[in-house]
Amino acid sequence: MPQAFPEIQKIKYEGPQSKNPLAFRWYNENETVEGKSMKEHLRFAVVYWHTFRGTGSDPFGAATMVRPWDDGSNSVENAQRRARVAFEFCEKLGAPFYAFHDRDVAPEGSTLAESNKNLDAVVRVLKEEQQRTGIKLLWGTANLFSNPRFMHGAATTCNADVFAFAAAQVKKCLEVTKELGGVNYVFWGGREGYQNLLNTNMKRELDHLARFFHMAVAYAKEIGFSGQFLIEPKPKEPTKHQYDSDAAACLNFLRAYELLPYFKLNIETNHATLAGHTMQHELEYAGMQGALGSIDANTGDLLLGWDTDQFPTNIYLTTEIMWTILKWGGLAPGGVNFDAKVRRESFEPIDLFHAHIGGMDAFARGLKIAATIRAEGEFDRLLKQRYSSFDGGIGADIESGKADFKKLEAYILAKGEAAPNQSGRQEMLEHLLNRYI
Ligand code: XLS
Ligand code: NI
Ligand code: NI
Repeated sequence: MPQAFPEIQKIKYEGPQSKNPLAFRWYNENETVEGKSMKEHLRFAVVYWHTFRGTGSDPFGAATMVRPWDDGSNSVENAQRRARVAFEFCEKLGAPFYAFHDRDVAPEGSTLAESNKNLDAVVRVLKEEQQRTGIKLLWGTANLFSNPRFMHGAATTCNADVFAFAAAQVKKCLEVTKELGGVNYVFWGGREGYQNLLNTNMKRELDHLARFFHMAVAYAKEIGFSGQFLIEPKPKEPTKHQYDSDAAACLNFLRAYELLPYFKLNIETNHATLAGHTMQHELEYAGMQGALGSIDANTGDLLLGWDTDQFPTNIYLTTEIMWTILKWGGLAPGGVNFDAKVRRESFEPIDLFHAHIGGMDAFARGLKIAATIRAEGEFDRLLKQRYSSFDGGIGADIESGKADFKKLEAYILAKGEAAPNQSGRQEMLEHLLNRYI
């Protein structure tokens, strides 16, 4: 097969002085940061759906991205050719991982059996290409939202047959993910939510969702799939209210239904902001509960209220993300997965390279800045100082459980008034952060 990107050589690290847009200025995969290579820290992944199935179409206009390697048909041959292009791309980019939905890689047939057969035919090529290049599968997932059958949801549908179809689809996708050595498996509840409570039995739907996840856990165990299960929170779009709305909602659901030991979270920047949080908030919340699994790296547009899935280039954002990830011990077996798409106007194949190189460099730079911040320890020292009243005396009694309301009342009655407060120093800290960026 002729190359899809004949004019592109393997993207190289050329250092911060380079003016070559098709080179890395910061991402130097073998460079060591905090005792690990950048490649091990960042575990970059390319997504199949946006990068190889994205067409640039929107509700107002047709596809702008007509790829020369794509014959426009829904055939298995076309899907197999596209798979080889995907690996040529990842290989030239130097991305160690990729991620896919079952329906991105292979065409859906008119029956489940036919769809499974199509999937097997493409998985053969994916496996061959993985072996040829050493590129690995970060995660697989089943698309349980595009087909009209899922209009009311998949695991939270009101139609038991649709629930069964979704189960069969995830069963197959787990088998395929295992076959390809996938190190995680993601559940994003695209239509697991509701538009209107008048037609929704929320309790029943959530019971069903939990039942579905328990079945997935049991089947993974049965076939010996040992990848990490991840739930990807998102508050809305396509449904008005999605059940997995943010990290806290997911963790509460998992805990309530005794699923917490089997799942971590895949946190996506644009979903965090749609939920009214920052990415750093979501990462911190997941991290402190031991549930930080992986990230979908992208960014939204503050002027637009939907999931625009843009490539991240903001160094503040990537610094905050990497700072929090380092704090909670890293991502592996998760990774930095570019769930991001080039804009409709960026329709040339080479834009896919520009987008990923920019995102990878932004993360590499964020990683280095975060490591410097941590090495200097100034924020840690100031944070520790802020809570130092809990390090001894009455504060230590509160933390260790030695104090109760009566003891605290007696303590304050004797003192008359609480000790004076100290400044929060927000502006000083924001300014301090700028010293590293
Ligand atoms: C959509 C989600 C989706 C998941 C995988 O908003 O981000 O792409 O990552 O199903
Ligand atoms: Ni995502
Ligand atoms: Ni998304």
